Order: sequence, then structure tokens, then C-alpha cells
Amino acid sequence: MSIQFHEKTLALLAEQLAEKAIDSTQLISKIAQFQIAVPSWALGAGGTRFGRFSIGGEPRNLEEKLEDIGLLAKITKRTDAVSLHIPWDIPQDVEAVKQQAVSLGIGFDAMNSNTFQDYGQPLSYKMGSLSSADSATRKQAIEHNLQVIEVGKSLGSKGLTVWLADGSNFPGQVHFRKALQWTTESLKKIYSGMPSNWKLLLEYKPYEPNFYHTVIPDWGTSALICRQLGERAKVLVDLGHHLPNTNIEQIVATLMHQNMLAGFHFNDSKYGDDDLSTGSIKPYQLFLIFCELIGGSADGAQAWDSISWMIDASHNVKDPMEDLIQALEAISQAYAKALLVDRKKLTQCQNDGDVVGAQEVLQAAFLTDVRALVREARIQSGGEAEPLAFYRNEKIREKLIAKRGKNAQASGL
Ligand code: RM4
Ligand code: MN
Ligand code: MN
Repeated sequence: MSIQFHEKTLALLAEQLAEKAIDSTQLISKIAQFQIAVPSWALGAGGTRFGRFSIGGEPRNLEEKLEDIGLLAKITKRTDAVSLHIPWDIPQDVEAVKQQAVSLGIGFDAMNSNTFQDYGQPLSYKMGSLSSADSATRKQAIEHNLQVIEVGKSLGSKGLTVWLADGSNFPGQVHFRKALQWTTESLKKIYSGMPSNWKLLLEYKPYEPNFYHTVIPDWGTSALICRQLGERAKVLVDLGHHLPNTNIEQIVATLMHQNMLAGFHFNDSKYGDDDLSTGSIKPYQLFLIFCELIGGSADGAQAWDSISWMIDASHNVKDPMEDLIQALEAISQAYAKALLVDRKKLTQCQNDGDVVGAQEVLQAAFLTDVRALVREARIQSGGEAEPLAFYRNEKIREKLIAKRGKNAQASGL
């Protein structure tokens, strides 16, 4: 799109919004401020247990992952932090990594521990980690998390995300209550090992890799554990970690009501888990989630700044960089649309029992084409007007393949 056409579209939209007494300048600056972290594992081609198809030029080490995120930050201006995963991203030279991050304008978001696979540690996690019936295995898993905190401290991170794969595959395999108890006790030790300005983000997931029971299957169990840890432990909502048709926006509202929402892992799904791009399947759901977030923070239920934002997707066939550009755009659009909701009118409709009116209010916002606002926010921040077109025109993937090879891939999903 030419810059003239962008300006025309923006002016028309600004005029439409002004009629509803909405100031588009303010909207643009809110959109520009909203930054979403990118996980280091999203930069390589994902895969399934049936196979992985390399796209070439994938980052081979931490430095190259940072390089890719730096480029995304530069062109989209929508991300300013990376979320690292240990042991996949152990920095060899902490000072050099920090310097590189500073020069790229990116910081370190929450650290991710990994006790869901074996990577040469003395005791296997096959039968569980923080919930294992074997106390030595639990101890090893706790120590791993404490080491992750140390790495994070050295880089300037402020949080630890724990996703626990522990569970069982057959009835009788695991004692439910004991597993929950051991998990809680293990997490207490991890929590007390965190600096006082850190938060613990506790993720949940109903199934996979375990297919009968998962120790932390849902937000309620996660919240129960967090309550026992302390106020800096909160629930992380990964959009892909729900059974089909779960009302995620309601979960978000409930958690905010209790000031217990740690943050998000954004992605989308048709059936399960998190392997599709954010906003590609259920953009209306994403919009409704943002409506709850904006409402909850406006009402003072939970402060906007206390919530962490991250993408967590691992896909099989797309160029990961292109996918991340699309995901960042989809999230910005959902946020922008939710900012347009006439909250006063919505409250009025709710109080009057005006069901039709309430739906009209939400749909009026959702159906507004906000792309000009998102584009303008990016231009004003110094990013590319059309990051995807830029990425393709500049032949960035081809350049990465020339530099890193056709079959490059670091460890990770
Ligand atoms: C899990 C979960 C975690 C992520 C791993 C790689 O399904 O979403 O957040 O660290 O995948
Ligand atoms: Mn996740
Ligand atoms: Mn997941």
C-alpha cells in the first residue's frame, strides 16, 4: 500500500472515530506502546512427532536467535523482549549476550525452565519431575529451576515461567493427591529461591504429553497452587491449553478479579495445543479476551502493567519469522479493536438487560477495520509500514539461508 493511500485510509477512519468522540491519536500511541515478547523457540521450524521440515536459515545458537528477534523488533516495533528457555538457550558468555541484546534494543522476558524432557541430566523425568514419587528426582528438578533463576538474574529477567508436563498415562499410575502435594512443595522451594522482585508464572495444560491426567490441568488448579506460594505467583494463560470451546475470556476475567493473572502465551488452535498462529482461527475470541483485559484494568481489578505478554507457537510449515509478524499484527489488531468498545454504552446495555444492544456494541468495535491505526503506530515508532512485504522484498529468508545454511536448526521445539 502506498503511503498516500495509507494516509487517506487513516484520515477517513480518524474522522469516523471522531464522530463517536474517539481520539485516534491516543489510540495510536496506546497501540505503539503495547509490546509482546517472543520466545526463543519460535524461531526455528516446529514439527510434530511425525517429522520436521526445515525451512533453512534457522538460528543455530542463542546469538542468532537474538539476531532474528532484533530484526523483528526493528521492522514491527511490536516486540522488545525475548523469553529464553533453559537448557536450549544457555548463554556461553553472559556479558556478550547482554551487550548484543542492548544493541538490538531487546530485553529478557520471563525465563522458561524445562523438566519435560531428558537432556543428559543424571535422573530421568520419564515418570515426572516436580511431582515425581522419587524425592531425588524432585530435588534435581527444583535445582534446575533454581539454576534457571540464576541465569535469568544474570541477564536481567524478572520472571520464571513453569510449565509442568507431569502427569500420567493410565489410571492408577500416579496418586493424584500425592502428586499435587509434591508439586506444591517443590514449587514452594522454587518460589522462595526467586528474588523479591520476580514473579512466578504458572502454566496449565489439560493433556499432552500425558494423556490420562496432568498434575496442573487447568487454571483453577494453577490458582490453588499459586495461592499457597505467595502473591508473586500467578496463573499463566496459554490460549492453546484449553479443551475445545472453553470460555477463555471468562477465565481471564475471573483471574483478573482475583488479581491472579500472570500473563499470556498467545497462539491459536482448532483442536488442541498451540500450534496455529494467533488470530488465524478465532480472532473474535482474541478480541473478547482483550475486552476483558481492558475492562479489568480500567475497573482497577488488576493493573495492566502487571500482566506479561508473550507469543508461544511452534508451527510446522510457515517461515517462523513471517508467522511472528502475522501474530504480532493479529494481537495488535485485537487490542486496537477492544480499545474501540463503547464501555459506557455496554454497561448501560448490561444494566438494562439489552442483550441485542450489548452485542451491537461489541460487534461495532470488532468489525471496524483498524489496520490503518496499527500501521500508523508502527510508522510513528520507526518500524516498517508493511513488515511482511518488507521481509519478502528484502529477501531476508534467502539471506539467512545464505549465511546459516539450508539445514540449520538449534535445539528446541
Ligand atoms: C508447552 C508450553 C510451554 C512451552 C513448551 C515448549 O506446550 O506451552 O509454555 O515452554 O510447550
Ligand atoms: Mn505455553
Ligand atoms: Mn503449549
